[in-house]
Amino acid sequence: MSAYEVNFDGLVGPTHNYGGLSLGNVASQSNGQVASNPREAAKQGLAKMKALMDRGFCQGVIPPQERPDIRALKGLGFSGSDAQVLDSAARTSMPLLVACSSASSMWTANACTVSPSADTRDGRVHFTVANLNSKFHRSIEPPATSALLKAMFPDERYFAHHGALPAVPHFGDEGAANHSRLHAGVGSRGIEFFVFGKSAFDTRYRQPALYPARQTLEASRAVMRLHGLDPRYVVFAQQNPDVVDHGVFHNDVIAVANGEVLFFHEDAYIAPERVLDELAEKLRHVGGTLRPIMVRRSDVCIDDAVQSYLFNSQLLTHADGTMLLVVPEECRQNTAVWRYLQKLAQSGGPIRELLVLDLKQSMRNGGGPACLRLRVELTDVERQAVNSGVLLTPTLHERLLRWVDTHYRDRLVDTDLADPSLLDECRTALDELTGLLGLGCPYPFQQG
Ligand code: SUG
Repeated sequence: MSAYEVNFDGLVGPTHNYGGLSLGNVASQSNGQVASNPREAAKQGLAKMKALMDRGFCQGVIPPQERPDIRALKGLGFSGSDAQVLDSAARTSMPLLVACSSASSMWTANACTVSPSADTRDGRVHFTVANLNSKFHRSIEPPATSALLKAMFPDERYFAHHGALPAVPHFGDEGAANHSRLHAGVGSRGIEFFVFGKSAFDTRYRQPALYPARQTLEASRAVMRLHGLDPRYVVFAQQNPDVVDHGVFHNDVIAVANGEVLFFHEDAYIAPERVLDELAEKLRHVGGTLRPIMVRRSDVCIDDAVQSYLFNSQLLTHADGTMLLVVPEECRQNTAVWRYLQKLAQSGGPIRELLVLDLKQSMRNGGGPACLRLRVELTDVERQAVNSGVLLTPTLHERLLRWVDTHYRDRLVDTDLADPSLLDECRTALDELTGLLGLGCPYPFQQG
């Protein structure tokens, strides 16, 4: 049975803005209050999707959520008509309005954790929605994410959906951003690699001193159990707390895996030798040979890795087995990173090609190529069961571009978020999008 990876990219929502909301995410913190350009952001995302579709990769799209989130604001005690809710939030609690307006669901690597059917006990693809409870503005995403995933992957014979873990710090879960997979071939059993920042209960794990570690060991273990994974094919590793303190708030800011390759920084993990040994040993049991590509700090220091988002790249396999690394423009602008990448592509290793993309709008919030996509490995049969409207085609791409041009503003600052017409624009846009994607999911994707 053939299988392939589909990348589902988050479509940037009409309220994309810079709220400075994410402590520990250097880009988000340093760009708070800068004016954003939602139209350009959405187009940059669509250009990435098209670039990969044009290269023959299977590409999907996940719609944005409705923002400002009036339901969340009402839950916090703002009342009256939508316009009154927006007005009183803006007058008395601007940070809450900003948080409830974030277009953060665009970073679909944080939507959920996915285990392909080759790895799970019941032979279904399993999804666990991430609770994202480390940040308020992200913690309001799960109900709509859950509704969307069910609408996209509706057939229970092939897809199993789990709700978000308890939304308390003990089970902080950031989804696929801290989960990757190594395997000897698409469609075969893989090694699921869970990376956590801290343990809620076990004090032996050192924690970062400055910034929060978002993912707990307990959350990762719960996802393993929910998905029916065999622990013999699972590896857990702790992020190095020192790099979390330098802005590595997710594992996908410091590593990316694809096939047998793990591309990572030497400072990414506590006890990296043990992690590599365990990955290699377990991968051997499923017929694979680990091919680690470890970047030395003498080649790229952590600050350059964080600033350029070198590791928040997408690593994809071409039909001939060679790999393509999709990196943000910031990598080309960083001398050390670009020098390293040139060497890497010419080294005769698996990564032969670089694709550089301009994702500046998302990057200013700490969202690179990998953040913007959710990887879902599907067999042919499972792929047939996906709601086909969310799979990108040249026609859909054209339509989405026109849709963005029709509905998106090209400038947004925080005071615009209180404008009731922005909410109307967002609702009208999502209403139309529901039709464009044929989701049949009741507007506005807000029920759990
Ligand atoms: O959760 N930024 C996101 C970026 C998520 C990146 N995802 C992955 N690495 N997979 C976050 O910190 C910033 C929003 C603001 O400041 O307006 C924000 O939420």
